[in-house]
Amino acid sequence: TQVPVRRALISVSDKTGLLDLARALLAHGAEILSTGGSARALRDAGLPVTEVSDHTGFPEILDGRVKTLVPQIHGGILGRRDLPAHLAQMDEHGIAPIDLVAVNLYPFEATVASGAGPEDCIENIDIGGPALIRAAAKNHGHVAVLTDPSQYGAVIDALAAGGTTLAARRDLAGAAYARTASYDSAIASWFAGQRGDALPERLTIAGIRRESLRYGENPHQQAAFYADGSTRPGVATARQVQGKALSYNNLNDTDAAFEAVAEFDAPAVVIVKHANPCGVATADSLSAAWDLALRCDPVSAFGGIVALNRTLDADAASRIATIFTEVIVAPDATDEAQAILARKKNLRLLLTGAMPDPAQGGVVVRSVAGGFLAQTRDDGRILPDALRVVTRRAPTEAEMADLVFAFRVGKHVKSNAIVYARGQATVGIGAGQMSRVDSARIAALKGADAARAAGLDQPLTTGSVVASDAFFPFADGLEAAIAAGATAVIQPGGSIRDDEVIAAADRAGIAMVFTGMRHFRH
Ligand code: 93A
Repeated sequence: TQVPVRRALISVSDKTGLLDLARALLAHGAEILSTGGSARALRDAGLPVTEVSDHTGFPEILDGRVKTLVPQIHGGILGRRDLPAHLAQMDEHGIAPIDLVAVNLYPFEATVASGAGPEDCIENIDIGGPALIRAAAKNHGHVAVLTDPSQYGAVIDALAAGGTTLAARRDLAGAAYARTASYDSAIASWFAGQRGDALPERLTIAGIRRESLRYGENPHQQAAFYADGSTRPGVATARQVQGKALSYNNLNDTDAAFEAVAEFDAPAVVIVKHANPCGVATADSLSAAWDLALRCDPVSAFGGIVALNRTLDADAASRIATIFTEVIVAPDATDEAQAILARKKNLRLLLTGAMPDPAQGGVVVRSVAGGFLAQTRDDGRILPDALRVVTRRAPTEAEMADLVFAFRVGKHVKSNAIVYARGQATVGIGAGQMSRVDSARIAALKGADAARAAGLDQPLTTGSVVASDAFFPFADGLEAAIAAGATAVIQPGGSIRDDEVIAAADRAGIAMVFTGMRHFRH
């Protein structure tokens, strides 16, 4: 099943590794056919190459739209070497067999990501390339197909060993169809986007495996991390500077932490455990924000994920390094900060280069039995001007600032979410409970625990504000918050018992605002 390569077709947009591959092919006696730009790159390096147009006797036409879409090329790829009839027909029509095809496609995804206009995007839809790739992959019994420079090394080694094996060609064929599928899916998404249709009739989820993970949420589950080609700064674009490999749970938690910290303009810190924030704060500096975020729940913060929305500095790095932390993610880190963290061998440091835009749209998916659910990203952001005061007392300026802060945090806490905040720092978070009143009670309990840990005799929730991710269906959740010492409340409103809830707030003399926007997160 080993196939030596006598003739190879190279047509690549990304010229990375091209010369190494070509030299190896030539060294093993192969003839190289190539299209315009690729042929030029080979000739410029002094390597012998035959232009496809010379090989076929047919010129590249229509601005290169038709270069390789001819029978001499596709017959040479698709003809079966094990069928005498195929060989006879190839002979009759002067078609020479092609044993290896190396193609990478016009950069459609990168062109779209660069913000190019429709004409540019359409011109970057490769037609001939996918045809070559799909033909070669179909005939993998006889032909090897390379679609990415990362595959060249193994094939160069195989040439030295006498040719590509069937097993290797089969793997390459599978990768080839995955590549053309994700390419077409990017094109389909672009067309849907042009129509302003985020959720088109047919939705393909495509990704390239970035890495295999040791296991999934639990050790008996397999897992892998796929990149979908999006350029949103985050876990998929991040550079890991140090530390051991990230786990499935690390990646999920890091994503949650980084998306949450992106909500804030001032220097901010988010500490996440099990996909929920256990401490969030903004302050004048990252180190001050860290101290406040940690105070909220120092017990849960142990072994957590820390996200920052600024370049990590030495001061913040040395403070964070005092407790056991799994992952730190930030847009960047100073050399000094990196040197401090380098002493913690297991700590992973991820640098994303930039912050994501919390208002950016996009589609998020989750699988359910028999399919998947898709929705647009929760890009809702409340602004102080849009809030409606529903109580006799209006919030003070300081309360208002904390209310907006707490509601933004609540957007990133699993429902039912209750968030107490004071001075731009969370002081009690209740997450993921089946009843809202339980979340309110748990959040208050956390505030009391944190105060005890800090040696304070008053719960941290005293004089705080409270946010609820969805309306209070009854007054009980609100009453639990009042009992914990909250002086102002923010919630979407919209319950049929809003009147009862407002009356309870007025009775206690607290201020309440309605956002008209809900932030369920499950
Ligand atoms: O315009 S095409 O769709 N028509 C073709 O016949 C064709 N054949 C190869 N694009 C075509 N290609 C693509 O050209 C390859 O997929 C590759 O991306 C690119 C290489 O062109 P060059 O060698 O001129 O740089």
